[in-house]
Amino acid sequence: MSLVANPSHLECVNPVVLGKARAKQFYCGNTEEDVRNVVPILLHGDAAFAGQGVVYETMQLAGVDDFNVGGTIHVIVNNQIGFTTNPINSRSTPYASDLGKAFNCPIFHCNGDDPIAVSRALETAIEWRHEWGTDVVIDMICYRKNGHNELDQPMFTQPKLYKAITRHKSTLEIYENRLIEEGVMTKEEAKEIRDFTLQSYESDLQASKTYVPKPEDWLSSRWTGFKSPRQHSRIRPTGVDLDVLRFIGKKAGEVPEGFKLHRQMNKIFKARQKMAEEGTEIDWGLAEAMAFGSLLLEGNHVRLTGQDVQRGTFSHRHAVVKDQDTEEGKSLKEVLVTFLKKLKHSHNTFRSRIHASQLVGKNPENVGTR
Ligand SMILES: Cc1ncc(C[n+]2csc(CCOP(=O)(O)OP(=O)(O)O)c2C)c(N)n1
Ligand SMILES: [Mg+2]
Repeated sequence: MSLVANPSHLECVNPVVLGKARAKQFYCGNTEEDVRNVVPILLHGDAAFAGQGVVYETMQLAGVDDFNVGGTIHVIVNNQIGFTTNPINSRSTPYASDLGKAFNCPIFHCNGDDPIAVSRALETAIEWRHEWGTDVVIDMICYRKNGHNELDQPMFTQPKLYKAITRHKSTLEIYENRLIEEGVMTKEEAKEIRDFTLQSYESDLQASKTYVPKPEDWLSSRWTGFKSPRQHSRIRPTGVDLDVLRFIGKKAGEVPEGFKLHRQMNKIFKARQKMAEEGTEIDWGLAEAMAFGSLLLEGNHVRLTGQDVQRGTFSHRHAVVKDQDTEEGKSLKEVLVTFLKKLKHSHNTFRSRIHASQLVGKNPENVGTR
C-alpha cells in the first residue's frame, strides 16, 4: 500500500492518485490482471465530495479508454459536517454521495457505528470493482466527536448536535457491548484487546517523538537516483546525430501504403520530407516529431495528453492522421514501430476532455500537457 501526500486543497490529490495507479498498472505490464491488482482508493470528506469540482472531473475520466484505471473505490467519511457547515448549507442533494449516481456507480450507505456493516460494504465494493471494473462509492455515515481542529469549539456553531454527540457512546463501546451481548467474547477478552491496542498506539506515539522522516520516504523506486532541487545535478547531453533526426523527420512525412490522407495534409507531409531532407526552416510540428521520435528510438515511453493533442491545437502537430475514407488513425509511433520491431515501449497520444487539472496526475511521464 502506498499513500500519496495530500495537500491542503481538498480533493485535488484525486487525479494524482489515479495517475499513479495508472502508471503502476502500465509498468506492471498493463494486462487485465495488472489493472485489477492495482486499486486506487480515495478517501473523501462529505462536504468536499459533494462540493469540489475536481471530484466530478476525475470521475468523468473513469470510463475513458486511455484514462481508465479499472475502477476507483471512493470512501466518503461522512461525518455530516464540513468544518462548521451543515449539509443543508453545502449541497443541494439528499446524499453526500449523489454525484456517484451521474456515473451509475453502486453506492453503499453504511453506519459508521457498525464496524461489521462498514467492512461488509468495503468487501462488496472491492468485489464489485474486481468483477466490473467501475467506480464504487461507500458513504460511511458517522459523526465528528470533537471540533474540526484543536482550536475549534463546535458548540459555537452546532450546540444541539454537540450536546447529543457528547451523550452518544463511542463506536468502540457500542461494538464491544454488542460482541459481549452476542456472546462472541467475554468482558475480559474485550478489555485485553482494548488494552493491547491502546498500548501499541501509546508506544508508537512515544516512538514518533524521536522519528526523523526521510525525504526518500515519499519517493517510489522509479525515482531512485533522482536529484532533489537541493542537490546539484549534471545536465546530460541529450542531442542525437543529424542522421537520426533526418530519419525521423522523413518518417514523420511518410504516408503509409494505401492510406488516404487529406489533400491539405499531403502538402504538409511533403513539406516535412523537404524540411527533413534540407535541414532548414524546420517548423514546430516537425521539431516536436523529431524530439518525440528520438525519445522513442531510445526506448522511452512518451505520453502526451490533453484535449487536442493528436492533431495539435493549432493544427501544427499531426502526430496522428486519419484516413479520409475509413477514419482509421495512423500515428508517428506506428510508422516508427514498423521500423523498430524491437521497441518495447510505446508512444501514446491521447485526446482527453477539456479540463487540465485531471491531467496533472494522469501521465505516467509527462512530456507536456495542454
Ligand atoms: C479547496 C478547499 N476549500 C476549502 C478548504 C478549507 N477547508 C478545510 S477542511 C474543510 C471542510 C471539509 O469538510 P468535509 O469534506 O466534510 O471533511 P471533514 O473535515 O468533515 O472530514 C474546509 C472548507 C480547503 N482545505 N480546500
Ligand atoms: Mg465532513
